[in-house]
Amino acid sequence: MDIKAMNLARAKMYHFLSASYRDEIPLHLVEQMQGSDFLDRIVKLQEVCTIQDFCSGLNRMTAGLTAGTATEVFSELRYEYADLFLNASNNPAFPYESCYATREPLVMQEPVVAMRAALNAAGVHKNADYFDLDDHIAVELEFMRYLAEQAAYKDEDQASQFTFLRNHLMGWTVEFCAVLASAAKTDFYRGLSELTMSFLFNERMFSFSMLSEQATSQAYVTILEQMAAAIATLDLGEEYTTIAEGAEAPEKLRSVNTHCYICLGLCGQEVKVKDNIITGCKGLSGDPKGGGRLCIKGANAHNNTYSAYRLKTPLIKENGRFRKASWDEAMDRTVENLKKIDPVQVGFHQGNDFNMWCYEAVMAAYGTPNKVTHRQMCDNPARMANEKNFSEKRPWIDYANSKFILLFGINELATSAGQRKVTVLKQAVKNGAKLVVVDPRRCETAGIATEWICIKPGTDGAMAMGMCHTLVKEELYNKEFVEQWTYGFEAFKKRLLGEEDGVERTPEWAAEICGVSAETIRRLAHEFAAASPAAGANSWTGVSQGTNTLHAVQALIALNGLMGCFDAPGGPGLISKFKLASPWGNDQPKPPNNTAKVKLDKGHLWSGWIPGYFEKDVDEGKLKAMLCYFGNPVMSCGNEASVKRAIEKLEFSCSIDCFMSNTTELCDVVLPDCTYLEQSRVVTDWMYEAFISLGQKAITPMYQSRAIVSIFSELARRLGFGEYFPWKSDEEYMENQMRNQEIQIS
Ligand SMILES: Nc1nc2c(c(=O)[nH]1)N[C@H]1C(S)=C(S)[C@@H](COP(=O)(O)OP(=O)(O)OC[C@H]3O[C@@H](n4cnc5c(=O)[nH]c(N)nc54)[C@H](O)[C@@H]3O)O[C@H]1N2
Ligand SMILES: Nc1nc2c(c(=O)[nH]1)N[C@H]1C(S)=C(S)[C@@H](COP(=O)(O)OP(=O)(O)OC[C@H]3O[C@@H](n4cnc5c(=O)[nH]c(N)nc54)[C@H](O)[C@@H]3O)O[C@H]1N2
Ligand code: SF4
Ligand SMILES: [Mo]
Repeated sequence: MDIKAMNLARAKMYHFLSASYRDEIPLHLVEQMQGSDFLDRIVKLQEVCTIQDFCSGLNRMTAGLTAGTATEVFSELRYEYADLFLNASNNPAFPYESCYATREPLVMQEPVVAMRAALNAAGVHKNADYFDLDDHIAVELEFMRYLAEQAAYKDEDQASQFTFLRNHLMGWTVEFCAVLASAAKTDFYRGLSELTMSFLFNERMFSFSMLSEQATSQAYVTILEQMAAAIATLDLGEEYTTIAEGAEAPEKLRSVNTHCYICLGLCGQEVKVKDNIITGCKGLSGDPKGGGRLCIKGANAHNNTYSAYRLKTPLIKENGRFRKASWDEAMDRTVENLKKIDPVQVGFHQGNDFNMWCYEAVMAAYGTPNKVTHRQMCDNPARMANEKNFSEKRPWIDYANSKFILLFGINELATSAGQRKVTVLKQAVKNGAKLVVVDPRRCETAGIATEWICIKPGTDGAMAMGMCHTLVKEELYNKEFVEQWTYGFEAFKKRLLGEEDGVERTPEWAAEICGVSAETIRRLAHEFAAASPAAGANSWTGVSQGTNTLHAVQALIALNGLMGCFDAPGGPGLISKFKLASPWGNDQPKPPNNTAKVKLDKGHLWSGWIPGYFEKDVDEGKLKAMLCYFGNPVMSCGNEASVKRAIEKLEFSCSIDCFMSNTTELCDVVLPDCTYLEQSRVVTDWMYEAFISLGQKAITPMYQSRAIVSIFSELARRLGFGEYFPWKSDEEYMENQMRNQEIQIS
């Protein structure tokens, strides 16, 4: 073969490999590869092939291809493709150079920048229609095809292909192929990995021989000749391209101001983006929630977006295994089931997210009354206690001005919602404020505390009652405040003094229960009183997630009421939130609320779907389907085995997530949401002040993921309520939501 023919044959081989990796192997390609035109040539090749690993790879691939009818092989390969490359299983083979360059499961790293530069220099770019990334093995292989073809026609282009081969493909593919070989279960993919490895090894030898102007191995020439003839029988047309003609200059570095959306502290975040790649996240200076800082999670938020484990396309489960599905098919499957099942028998599990208006409206129009949020597993008792106590949801202590900070079961340093709070807390302690951390564990916050109180789990209510007893019995409480601003004091006093049930809640009584000495309880009450009103007691999930916790939180929050600390400098603030307008403009019709007035279960306090009754509700036929968004009930609801069984017994389940979670893996349909950096929202909340926070999309959605508003608007359309979800973009509904505010988005 002359050099031109050699380059063209190599190009064919690259094209074949690229086509094998770029996506699922389509049915018609399986049919063609099963055809005698192709297989006869492969058999002939094997008769003359002397490169052993090449032959054995090819043998194994062919064995896989002929293991059943075209349809059988096709569907087996679809499952395998989803497992290997779409993270449908927990043993994927990441097909990206970035993962091997960083030795982390991270995509969109330096190799992508280098790939774009290389493509650009050669006058091509990654095909925008190809859903995967620039440093995907299929793109790199196809770029080699392109370079080899160029070299076939122009002598001066010889060197560039070898430079690319050495700088990119050579470096990581050996390792990738080894991972693929061990992760793959089908002969096809195992053979493909072996074949790729052998081919690239021979390419390396070929590049050496070309560069040193030595003769090419005859064995390799023979193989290429035969392989090219076999590949020519396949119809590898336009649809296999991963690159397109035309250079694309990189976009300039830009900054996007947004908020972090990981623990929902909403710290202001400045995201640096170059050429639609996030290069880093830092705190947004002047921001009231983060105070210009981010915690380690916020500073690495883009690593979540760029995790190689992300869901990329919709998935549908068939015969117990996932396969790739189009959005249309996955949406149809979901809506078909939602229409078939009575909305009263459908549960909607909603996790930690603020964009409630969009899916709540869709679910209300659809008519399911069974909503469960993460709240029941989070701090619901605390919120309900606060709602009952003072119709506010969550007070935060003004640490900066506080002299005495009493925290029950909040580990601010590790979990804090908002970095400004952590900074201010640390500074307050340095400035002499007393920080008392009540926690059975010497948690991070206890580490900086003036005093750590090691309490028995689940007994905070007793300790708080013991402290309240001291304040009332010794008449240390703020009578004026209690009279003017509180209700129920006389009843509370009776309870404390044992006039109601004969049990006086003395520090001694409390000590027996909580393991903190009566002396300490009394002393802490005195210190709290002395510092008041620049003092505050607060709690979070450490107290909420147990039994009798509503009353425990009421008791410890009462310390603030007794001493008049609420809204005082240094005390817990009761700040009202701003109210956003409806996302429906005045001339846009609002969706109907078809929620049936039926309750699955009746709890004493909670009226919605009760996670603890999930399996029981399924067994009793009350729940037949679940739609889960941004939640992982298998992990978060407790009693993992029961929740798993419940989901498995459902007729239909769908999860909208960014990752394959313990819940998602059990579902029938999986829809890939974007991460927060790929979609926009406005949120109202409060920390030390009320605020409205704008979360701006930093990059366009990756792979085939979609923003949540578009997912639910599409579900609504298919359910027959499309006219009520008319927005063309995230910005349009956000502008509606902001129409009553002084500040505007644009
Ligand atoms: N074992 C255990 N259980 C707990 C807790 C615990 O500490 N341990 N904590 C309790 C508390 S405080 C809470 S609030 C609840 C939380 O419980 P859930 O609301 O169920 O939340 P997570 O378990 O955090 O699961 C969140 C899911 O959302 C996915 N996700 C992340 N980002 C996105 C996104 O942008 N879009 C979408 N669609 N999905 C996304 C994640 O992959 C994950 O699968 O759990 C409670 N239960
Ligand atoms: N890193 C990280 N940060 C997060 C989250 C996350 O998943 N990871 N999730 C976010 C969410 S949803 C929430 S709700 C918050 C939760 O924030 P926190 O409430 O601060 O979270 P935890 O660490 O679950 O619980 C706090 C402390 O309670 C202690 N504790 C356990 N039992 C008891 C008890 O009976 N009494 C007392 N007094 N203490 C007890 C634990 O030892 C722990 O140190 O964190 C948010 N921030
Ligand atoms: S505290 Fe929460 S909101 Fe702030 S940077 Fe950390 S994870 Fe993000
Ligand atoms: Mo939570």
